[in-house]
Amino acid sequence: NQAMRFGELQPWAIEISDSIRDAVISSHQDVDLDHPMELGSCNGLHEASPFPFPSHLLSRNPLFDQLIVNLYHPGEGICAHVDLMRFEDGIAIVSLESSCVMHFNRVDEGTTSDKDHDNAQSMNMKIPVYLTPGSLVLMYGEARYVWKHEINRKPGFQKWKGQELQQKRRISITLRKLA
Ligand code: AKG
Repeated sequence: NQAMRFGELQPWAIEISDSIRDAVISSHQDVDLDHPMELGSCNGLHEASPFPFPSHLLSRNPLFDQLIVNLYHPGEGICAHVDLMRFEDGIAIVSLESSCVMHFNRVDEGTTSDKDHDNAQSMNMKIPVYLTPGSLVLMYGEARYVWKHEINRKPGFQKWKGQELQQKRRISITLRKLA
């Protein structure tokens, strides 16, 4: 249920990559860069929101040279993980077909004492992010390196605003750049 590609991407994937670049450039115009929305800032609920992707990542060429397509049947998801260090910062995930909730929780490195970390530790907090079909996750910086992401589609774990989501087949396309 997984296909990978390394190196030059196929034309359809280059089109997606170009659309991601365009979407990011236009979100830079919409977002107040002095006050970007931060993970954990919105009553614990996170819908897709414009995020300023750092411009030095946008200028790399190619933007992505590795992709994974994952196909999940209802009930299937992916365990909590941080993507391998062989990939650069700046990872994109396009979500298709079924809505789902991706959870983020902070890696316990035992040293940081910032507010998010204290909160996440004391409440064993998992931050839910709602992904509708067509949504784009951009992970960079702390979200890429010190937060794990997971999708648990076992019964009872896919709740959004108190309602269990109806699951269908889900496909995701993850785009990364080899370090
Ligand atoms: C991965 O392939 O490493 C992912 O995290 C995929 C996540 C997803 O399916 O949305």
